[in-house]
Parts: sequence; C-alpha cells; structure tokens
Amino acid sequence: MEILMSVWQFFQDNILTRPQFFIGFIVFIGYLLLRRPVYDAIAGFIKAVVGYMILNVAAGGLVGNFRPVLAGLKDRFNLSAAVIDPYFGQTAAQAAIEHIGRSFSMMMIVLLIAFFINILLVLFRRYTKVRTLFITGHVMVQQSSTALWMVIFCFPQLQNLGVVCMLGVLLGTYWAVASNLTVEPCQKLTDGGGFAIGHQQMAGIWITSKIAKKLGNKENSLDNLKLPGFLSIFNENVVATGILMFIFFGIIISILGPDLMHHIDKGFSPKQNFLFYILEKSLNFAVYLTILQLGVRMFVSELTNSFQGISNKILPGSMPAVDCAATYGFGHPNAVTFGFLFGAFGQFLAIIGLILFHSPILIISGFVPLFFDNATFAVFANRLGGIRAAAIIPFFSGIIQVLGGGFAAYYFATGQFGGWHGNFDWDSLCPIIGVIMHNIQYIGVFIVVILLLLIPQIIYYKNKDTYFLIAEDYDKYKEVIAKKQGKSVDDVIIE
Ligand code: ASC
Repeated sequence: MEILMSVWQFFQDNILTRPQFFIGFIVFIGYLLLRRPVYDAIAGFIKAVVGYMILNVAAGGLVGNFRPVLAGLKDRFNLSAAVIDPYFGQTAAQAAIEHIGRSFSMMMIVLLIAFFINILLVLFRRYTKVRTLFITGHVMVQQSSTALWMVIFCFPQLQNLGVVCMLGVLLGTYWAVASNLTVEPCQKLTDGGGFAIGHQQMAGIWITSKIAKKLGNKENSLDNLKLPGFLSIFNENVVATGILMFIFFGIIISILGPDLMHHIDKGFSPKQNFLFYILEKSLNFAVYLTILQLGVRMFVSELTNSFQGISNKILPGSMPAVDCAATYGFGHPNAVTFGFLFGAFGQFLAIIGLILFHSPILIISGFVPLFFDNATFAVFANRLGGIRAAAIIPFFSGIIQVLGGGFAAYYFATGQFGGWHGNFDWDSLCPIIGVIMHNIQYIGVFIVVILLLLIPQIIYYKNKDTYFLIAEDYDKYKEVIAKKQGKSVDDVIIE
C-alpha cells in the first residue's frame, strides 16, 4: 500500500498536476501505439509539451495579471465579499476544512479514487456509455478541494475513509459524465479535433450547444460580421481586444487608483505614467490571447494525431477531456473577447442586484470564471447561434455565476473564508448536488450518482447509431449524417 501511495504521489506531483507532461506522454504513447518511429514520438512529445506550456504561459499571464485587478475592487471599497474564482475557492475550502480541525491532505486520495473511477467508467464504456477521461490536473485539484469541503460540510460525522470513498465516487462520476457531455459539441466545433472538455463549465457547454441555435442565427456570426467605416478596425482580433480591454480595464483600474495599483502590482514602476500603465496592462490581454492561440494549435494538433493510438488500443473509443482554452483556436478569435465582456455585464448587473437587495453575502468577480467560462460559451454559441447567442449566453451565465456562486458561498459557508469556486458548473450543478446531499444525506448521494450515470445512457439511446462513432471516427460520422440528410459529405450540415 505504501509503495502504491508513493507511486501515486510521484505520478500526481510530476504528471497529473502538470498537464503538459500528462498530455505529452499520452501523445508519446499514442504515436508508439500507431507504430510510428520513436523519433516521431519524441518529436510529438516535445511539441505537445511545449504547446501546452505556451498555453500555460498565456493562461497564467491572464490569470496572474487580471485576477488581482478584479479582486482589488474588494480592497478599494473595503468590502467583506467572497471572490468567485477557483483559486480563491480552493484557499477558502482549505481554510474551512482546517478551521474545523479536519485534514486537507485527504484531497490527494480523493483525486486518486476519482481518477480511477473515471478510468473504470471509460473501460466499461459498453455499459456506462462514458467516452471521456478527464485529464486537466490543476482543475482536478481545485475541484477536489471544494468538493472535499462540501462533503465534510454535509456529513460532519463521517470518518475520513468514508469521506474519501464517497467523494471519490461522486467526483469521478461527475468528471466522467460531465466531460462526456461535451463530446458532441467539441467534435462539431473542431471538425473532429479528437478531444472533449475536462474543465469547470462542462454542463454549461452542453446547455449552450442545446440553446444557442434557438437564440440567434448562425449566419449572423462574428465570422460574417463586416463592420462599416472606422468600426472595421474591430474585425481584427488584436485591435478589437486591445481597444475593448483598454476601455474595460481602464475603467476598473481608474476606479482602483494608482496608489492601490502600486500596491497590487509590483510591476507598476513608480516612474511610469498611470495612463501608459493602463494602456500597457490592457494591451497585455491581447498579447496573452495571441500566445494562447499559438499554444493551443500546437498541442491540439499533436493530440489529435496521436490519440488514435490510445483509442485504438488501450481505451477504445475514448477521448481525452482537456482545458477549455483548447477550443479557442477553433472559433472566431473575437468570440473569446466578446464572451468575456458580456459575461462581465451579466456579473456586474447581478452584483448591483446583490447590493440593492441587501444580500447577506456580497460577491466580487473572479477572473477565471469570468473569462474562461464565458469565452468558451461564446465560442460554441457563435458557431450555432451567431452574435446574438454569443452575447446572450455569456450574459446570463454571468448572472448565474454571481447568484449561484453567492448562494453557494453563503450556504456552504466558504464566503467567510474569502471565496467560492465560482466557475459555471460550480455555481449551478454542483451547489444543487450539495444541497441535495445536505438535505437527504446518503440517499441524496445515491440519487445524485444514479442520475449522473443515467445521463450518458439517455444520450446514447437518443443517438445509438452515431454515439460512439462521433468520438471514434468523425469522418465516418459525417458520412452517416450526410446519408441521412441525402447530401454529399461536402454539403453535410452539422448542427
Ligand atoms: C481554470 C484555472 C485556470 C484556468 C486555465 C484556463 O479553471 O484554474 O488556471 O482555468 O485552466 O486555461
């Protein structure tokens, strides 16, 4: 057992929580299984790892630069508010767990059991209908932390062994089932990219894929938008992001003021003019977005080519579920900025609502949910329902994030420790699961697991002939759909 735990610890520290290596090894093994020469496999490993690390530089740059700015609003107005962001949520969950004298280190075993459950569900996919393995390590750690607190909160008497077993099953089922929901939307968006999403807004992606068509017209998408006159400069992504972020962060940073900014951001040199500082900071957003796209393209193309090996030989019919940013290279580049801004409108409106109605808890926007969730929704929504859908869905998502996150921070009491997880699924689906667990206890957990497991079954029974095909062989899937539509593969309409 001891040896097993140290092997797991090694795997967790060096590979699982370093998704670049996890993905790198998957690519390496995938190429070997495809009988490609070792040097090809090594080249694939390096390109995938470097691609993912480029993505990390960009995501880390965005998070590191803009999270403190939003959270700074809390200090500026001296608010006692909870920040809805997974990094704050993780810290708050840890503080809550330690506050009542329980051990946070259980999180590591939860991770192990949950990951194992996900593998089992994929291995038995003939019965479970689960096609996806969640491999976004840092997100798994964040979710294990928040979920650990939720279970301890709902079952204060439960001993550690019971907590980790129950939570491992619950979380592993959520990872498998929720990421499985994103297979269809992702394959269609990426034209058979060969990956699904394993992140924090998987239920939201599924909802988006169901409602976007009804909210707008895909012909009026950002891709087809031709802005007249001087507005045409917005057609260019770097220009649009630069201008919009200059306005957005210009307002927020001006509200914070130079003194607070000097305190928040050590990179703000005392010699630098405030306006130029804002300009540089805002344009950084466009820099990181450009880097992010580059990284995504690199690792995704390696993963797409090599994963065939894994899905042919080891986990047949399976797909890796990766970071939501992987989709950003597949939509219109402006969709990402668009989703962020409309998400922000929704969040700010909801926060004003909390203030006006004297909510017992106040919320401050967290950058990670605000940007990564809503940008992702906009990418999917734009493809299916054009600009209207790409505006409406992130807007309402923003409202749900604040109200759901506020409810959760209050109900599960992590607001007292400064934050809540804050991403879309953790402001909607997960708090609902938590409330069920809190109120109907073990029976509630049982019901939740059964209901989750039923989801892939239902989707399977609705699309029996193409359910596995869309994950295994997208070209063949398109042929089948084309035949159904009486069209050639080139004219097939994939919705
Ligand atoms: C998260 C999280 C991040 C970002 C990143 C997006 O949920 O913790 O650092 O989103 O994964 O690429």
